[in-house]
Amino acid sequence: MSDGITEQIKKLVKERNALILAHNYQPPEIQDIADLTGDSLELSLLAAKTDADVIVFCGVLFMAETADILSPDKTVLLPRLEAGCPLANMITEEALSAKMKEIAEIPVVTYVNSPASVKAVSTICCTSANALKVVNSLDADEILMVPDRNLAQYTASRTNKTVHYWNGFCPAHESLTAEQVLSAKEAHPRAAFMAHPECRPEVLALADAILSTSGMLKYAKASDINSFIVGTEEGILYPLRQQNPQKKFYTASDSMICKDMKRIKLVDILGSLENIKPEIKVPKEMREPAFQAVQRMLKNYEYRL
Ligand code: CIZ
Repeated sequence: MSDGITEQIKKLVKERNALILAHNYQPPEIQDIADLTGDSLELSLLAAKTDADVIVFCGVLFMAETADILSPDKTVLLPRLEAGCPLANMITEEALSAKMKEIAEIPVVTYVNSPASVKAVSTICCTSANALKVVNSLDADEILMVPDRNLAQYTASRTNKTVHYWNGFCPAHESLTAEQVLSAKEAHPRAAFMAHPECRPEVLALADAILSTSGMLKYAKASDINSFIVGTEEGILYPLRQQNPQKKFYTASDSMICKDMKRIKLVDILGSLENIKPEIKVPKEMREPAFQAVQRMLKNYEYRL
């Protein structure tokens, strides 16, 4: 049955001149069928460079929006429209605009994990990999970082600037406690602990390396260390294990699962390619300022193919 679906998807991918993108947190069968896997921004940047007519984004809504912002002439599909991001939903354009009136001239650095409407009113975007570089690149002593408070506090701890933050968080990363990390370390004393900057400050204090998902993949491959405790959504364990079959990877906690990242099934990808929907289209008047905020970041972004 699953083989039948795989073949049908592959046939439609060719017929529609489509490209399937899968985020590092997607389930194994989705990563296996994808043309490209990676973090949200690298996937959108790679897709923009292709001549594909259709992008099927296996991830969550803000990721498909970013793909559309960078590839407005392609048709971007999100196979399950209800795959949202609780962190992105913790901020709205209206709430941010009201805050911006209060803080006047302070620039707003917006994490890519945010709605397109929020990017559109922001000074510049950042990723978890380049947040510090983006903040330091700004000609301002004070900045507001949105929507993730943990990424903002982590950045604040490494810059001389004053970083104000929005009170948002990713429930999967927020769920990881220092006690859980300490017991994982006790169980695997030789393992290095890699943590995502969306984790709480007391968890980051225990990390050997604080990295984005792409950073974790690079670090684990390049490192001489043979075992790792992983402090991010459990989907990343699949590419980590595939790319490093001789190394061991342990999740820091079994609760680091994002249910939105697991919504898309093979059958949804098939349906999406058959019907060319649900399509994600950022309105032009929102897309242009959002694109500018992403473009300002890209000047700082060390992106490699
Ligand atoms: O933006 C992304 O891809 C996410 C959610 C995490 C990361 O660090 O890559």
